[in-house]
Amino acid sequence: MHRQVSLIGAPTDVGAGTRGSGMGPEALRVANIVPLLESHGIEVLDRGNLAGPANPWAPPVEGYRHLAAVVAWNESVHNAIYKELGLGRFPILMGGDHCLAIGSISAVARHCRETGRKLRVLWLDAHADFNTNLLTPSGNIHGMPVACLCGRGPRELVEIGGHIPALSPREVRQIGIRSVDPGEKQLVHEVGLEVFDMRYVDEMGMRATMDAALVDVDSDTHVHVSFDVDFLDPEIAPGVGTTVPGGPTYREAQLCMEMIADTGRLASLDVMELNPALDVRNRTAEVALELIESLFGKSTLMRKSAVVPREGS
Ligand SMILES: [Mn+2]
Repeated sequence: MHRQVSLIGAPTDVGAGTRGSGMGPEALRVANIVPLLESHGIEVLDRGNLAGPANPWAPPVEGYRHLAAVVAWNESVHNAIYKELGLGRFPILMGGDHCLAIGSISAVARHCRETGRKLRVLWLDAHADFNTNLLTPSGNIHGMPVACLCGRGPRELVEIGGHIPALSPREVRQIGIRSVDPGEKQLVHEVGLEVFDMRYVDEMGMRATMDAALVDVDSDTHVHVSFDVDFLDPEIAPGVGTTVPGGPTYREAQLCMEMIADTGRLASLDVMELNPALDVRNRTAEVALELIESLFGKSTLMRKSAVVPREGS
């Protein structure tokens, strides 16, 4: 596990259908992200916030809302994340809405390509985020980042990072999914995206789900977590714009994060869609931080060692 973390704030809600996630980075700082990570022996550099265009709050054009602004923000995120990876540091992108994962994950994929590492993206979300401009009911690009990363989207977004597609669907595992638009569902099946939806989690349990999602992660794998806070059940995480009931409970989410930590391969992270305007006394930011601590090896269980030997790890 990397012990040198760089925090990068991307204070924008340009891809979302509800305003407010642009305040996410500051809510994480207020909830003490820096001292909490430091308390686990991690060296933290807060690089501050990226700058970018204001949210134009305009209707869709050809099925996209705010495409030019989304491109500008994602280019900026891509460059910042790519730079941190090149320095050998562990970047945490503090969103911001989930459209910014196009910039961060294209940077991670580029870094892995250049360093010959395998990539496993764990997409923790209530939504598949696999819409296109033809399928989208809203035009909000935060519903499209996985499709864009897999080469389906507007050229300006698909080519960020210089390799089309940035990512193969085979490198992605989606966990916690419970809200997918009809056309989107068909496309997800078509490209063969591996989805552990909430029915799978209900039937198999979080442990078997994570065992399956982490299979074949080895010492040569870069694990990236893209954590949309709406992954969590709204009971524990009300501070997001697109809550969907029936998500993982606090304990299930903790186990998910702990099992990712156990691989020792987590090397980059997005924390997205946290919306302080909808939160209750910053509670969602605090829950998100408790989960981030688990990702960095804080076990909520009584264990002699944070590392539990697992098959294949
Ligand atoms: Mn999302």
